[in-house]
Amino acid sequence: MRAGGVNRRGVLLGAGASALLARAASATELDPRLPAGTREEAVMEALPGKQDLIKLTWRPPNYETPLAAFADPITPNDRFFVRYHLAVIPDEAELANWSLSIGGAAAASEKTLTLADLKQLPHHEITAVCQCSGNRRGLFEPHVPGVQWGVGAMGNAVWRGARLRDVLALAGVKPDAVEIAFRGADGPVLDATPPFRKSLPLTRAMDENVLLAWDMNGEKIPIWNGYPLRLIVPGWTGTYWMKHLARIEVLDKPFDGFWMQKAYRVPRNMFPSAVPFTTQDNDKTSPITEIVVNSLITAPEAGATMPAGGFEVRGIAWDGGSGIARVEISLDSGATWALATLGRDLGRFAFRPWSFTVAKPASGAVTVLARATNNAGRTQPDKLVRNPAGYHHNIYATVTVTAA
Ligand SMILES: Nc1nc2c(c(=O)[nH]1)N[C@H]1C(S)=C(S)[C@@H](COP(=O)(O)O)O[C@H]1N2
Ligand SMILES: [Mo]
Repeated sequence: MRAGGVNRRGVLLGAGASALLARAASATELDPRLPAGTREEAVMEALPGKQDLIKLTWRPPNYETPLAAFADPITPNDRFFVRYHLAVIPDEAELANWSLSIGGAAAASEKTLTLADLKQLPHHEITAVCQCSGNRRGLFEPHVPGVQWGVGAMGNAVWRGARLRDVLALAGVKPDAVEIAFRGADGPVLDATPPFRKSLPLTRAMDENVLLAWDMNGEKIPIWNGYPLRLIVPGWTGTYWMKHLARIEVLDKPFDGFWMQKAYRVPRNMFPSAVPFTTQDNDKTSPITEIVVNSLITAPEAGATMPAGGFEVRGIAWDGGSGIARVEISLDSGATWALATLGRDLGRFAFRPWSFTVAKPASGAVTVLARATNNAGRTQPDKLVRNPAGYHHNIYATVTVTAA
C-alpha cells in the first residue's frame, strides 16, 4: 500500500526537539504509583498547538495527558494525548494535497477521494474514548517493557465525519471480503522498519459507529491527532484509530502486517470481546479489541489535605461500549461499597463523570477506592490481569488524602 497523494519525506523529528520548552513535571501531574525513575525523569512539554503534556518520548512523539485535564469529561484538543510508532510525520503543508485512496483485492473498484468528496456523504457525530492499549503500563508490577504510560494515554472527544461503510460503498465491497486494512501517511525513518498498518474484521468495519472523522470537538483534527482524516473505532483501543489515513484496502484474506500479527496481541480468551477478531487469532493469542471497564479518580489529588467535615470525590468511568451501569466507592479497603452518583451521559462510548461525597471521615489518612461496573456486568478487578505486553490495566482506582 502506498500513501495516497502524500509526499513520504515528512518531518523527520530530531533536532527540532530542542526548540520545545520543557519543564520538570510537578508531583501532582504524575500518578504517585509510577516507579520512582519514571517520575524523576518526567518532563512537561508543549508540542506546537498543544498545551503542556507529559513527555515520554520525542522520537517518535509519545505525550500523555495530565490528570487535571480529565476534570472535563470532554478532553480538549490541545490537551489530548499523542501516540506515534514511527518518527516521519507529515506536516500540514505536506498534507495540503492529501487524498484518500481505496482499493484492494476484494474492492470492486479503485477510488481516490478528496476531503471535499468525503464531505458529500452524510455526516455523523459520536462521542468516544480513544485509549491506548498500553495506558497505565507504567503501573504494571512486575514492570513490563514498552512506553511507560501513566493514567493519561487516553481522551474523550466528539468526532465528526462520514461512516466508513458509506466510504467503502463508493469503491464497492466484493462478497469475498474478510478484512479492511488501513495505513496512515506517517512512516518509518528506516525502510527496514515495518510501516504502521492495521486492519479490522469486516463486521466491525461495517458498524454504523465506525467513522472517518475530519473534526474533533468541533474543530479540524489537530495534526498530532491525525489531520486531515482519522479512523474512529468506538469501543476498541486506540491502535485501530489510524491517523492521517491515506489508504484503505478491502482484503480477501487476513492482513499479515507486523502490527497485526506481532504486536497489540493478548492471550486468547483473557479479555472479553463482543465482536471477536477470529481471522487474526493464532493458537495462543488474539488481537486486542475492546476497551475493558475502567475508572479514574480526578479529584482530589493524591496527598491533598481535605476538610474533615467532608469532601467530594470526582472521577470518570468508561468501557468498550456497553456503557457504565454504576460506580462504587469504598473507604474501608473494599470491605463495603457505596454507590457514587453518575453524571451526564454523553453516550455509551464516552467518559461518564461521577461524584461521591465523603461525609465526616475520621481525621488522618483516607484511602478512597472506586470501581466501575458496565452494562455487560463486568466490574474492575482488584488485581492486575497480567499479560506480556502490559495492556488493559484496569485495577480499580485509588487515591489517598489527609482529612484534617
Ligand atoms: N498513522 C498512525 N495512526 C495511529 C498510530 C500511529 O502510530 N500512526 N498510533 C495508534 C495508536 S497505538 C493510538 S493509541 C492512537 C493514539 O491517538 P492520538 O495520538 O490521537 O492520541 O493512534 C493510533 N493511530
Ligand atoms: Mo496505542
